[in-house]
Amino acid sequence: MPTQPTAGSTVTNPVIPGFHPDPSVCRVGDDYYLVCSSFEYFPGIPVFHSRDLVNWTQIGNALDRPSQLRLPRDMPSSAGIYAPTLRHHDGRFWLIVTNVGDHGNVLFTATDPAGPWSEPVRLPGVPGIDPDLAWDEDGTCWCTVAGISQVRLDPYTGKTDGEPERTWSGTGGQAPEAPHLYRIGDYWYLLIAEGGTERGHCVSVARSRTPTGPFESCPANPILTHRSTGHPVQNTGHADLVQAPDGSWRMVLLGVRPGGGTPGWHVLGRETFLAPVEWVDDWPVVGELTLDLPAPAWPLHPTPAEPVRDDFDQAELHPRWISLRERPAHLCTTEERSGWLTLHAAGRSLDENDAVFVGRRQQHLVCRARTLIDPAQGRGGLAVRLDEQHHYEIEAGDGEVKVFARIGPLRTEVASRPVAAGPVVLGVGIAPQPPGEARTGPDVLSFGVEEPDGTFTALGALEGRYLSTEVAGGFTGRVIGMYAATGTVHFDWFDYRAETTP
Ligand code: 6LW
Repeated sequence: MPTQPTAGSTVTNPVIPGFHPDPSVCRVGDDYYLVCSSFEYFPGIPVFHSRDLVNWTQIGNALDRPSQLRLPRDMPSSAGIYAPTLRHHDGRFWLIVTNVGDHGNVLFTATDPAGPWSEPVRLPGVPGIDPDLAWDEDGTCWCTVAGISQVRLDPYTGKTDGEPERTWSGTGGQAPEAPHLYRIGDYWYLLIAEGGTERGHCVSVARSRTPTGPFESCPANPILTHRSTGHPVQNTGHADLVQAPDGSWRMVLLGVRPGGGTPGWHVLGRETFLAPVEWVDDWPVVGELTLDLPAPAWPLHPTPAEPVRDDFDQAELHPRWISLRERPAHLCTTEERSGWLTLHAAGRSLDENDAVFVGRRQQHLVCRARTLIDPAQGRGGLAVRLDEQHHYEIEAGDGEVKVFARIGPLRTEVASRPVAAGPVVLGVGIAPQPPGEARTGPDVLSFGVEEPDGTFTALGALEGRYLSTEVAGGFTGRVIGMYAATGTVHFDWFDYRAETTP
């Protein structure tokens, strides 16, 4: 049921928490759709729907077939799917994206953004990353990429016309990227990110009377940055603009929430935030980006709370579940043992970039996960993963449970305990590290087992800073899930719930 916000009420930012970077948004009538980058994970490009820009529901993953998404094993983590742009034009949805490590830029179309999406149209004439699509009045499609350069594109065939030409490269910050070109009123606006996707990140804009320039830089650039501030949301950039049906404007963008002492570690990856936008003298002015935003003027459409438990009683996994590079049915299936998720290790381990892993993004700074595993024919468990060199896990098999930590080149067994044969509930609780000295980390991860009476016995507590982007590098965030280490393991259910600070 839609609800009318009352005066002074607020909504929570980030609007899509957890590893959901590089948001691109479009509106069709009363419906908004939004996509994000997905890097080495399969299926790729989560697609979200909203009626109010505040409450978002994942309705699918655009790239859910191997013919659409190839993520080769020799491709490093944090390569793969970068920075999609989603647009609606000519009665259909268009999605353009870079697959770093495979064929570069590719384009997909769909009539329903929940899918199915088309096979990829390759774009050999479009170089670089962060492709954008915009159509001018005579129907010409302009594709703009990081750098910033632009080329005419036939989106139906993927053919380009001429060589890409430089348009505007920002105000001098490093890595001018994330371009989006829009016709708004009498101008064409080129919105970009600069300064790199770390603490210096910012959003700048330029305008022109034509889509090809020359572009005039906004005197107020950057129009959004949190660099050199103590703001709890940092690295703000990579934005996209959208107009609401009432004529007002909003920006979606990425930001991070670093925790702990200096230099601050963010563990959930880059998240999707919302900010208000007004127009002054034909320039966009971004309002304050806060963790509690003033509620918009329109009715809110709260989405039902996500169920805590996934019972794996459907043949298809929910779109929130992601795997590494591929998810072949012979290694991951709900059909082998009814009501259970079965994983076959096939000689792959969590230290490799194609581990047999099914996980979901950690979306809350304080949360807990549990899973019931039957390790009768192998070993496997519950892992919190940043990448193949940065993960913690609790593993069951051979009558014991072990906690492991992998940090860079080092791997160590942290704790172990015998358990009775048969299924066992493994768990992790994640909570902020109590404040202390300056170098206190952002959080602590406690791994343990649930006893038959329902109590939780912690076996090992590990500092969270080593599973942060500041330590591991890259563009992703934590993913929590199930894996097979050897042989075959079965999972009856998986619980994930946000918790409040203890
Ligand atoms: C993306 C670039 C960026 O291609 O990070 O923050 C890169 N912006 O625009 C990967 O997400």
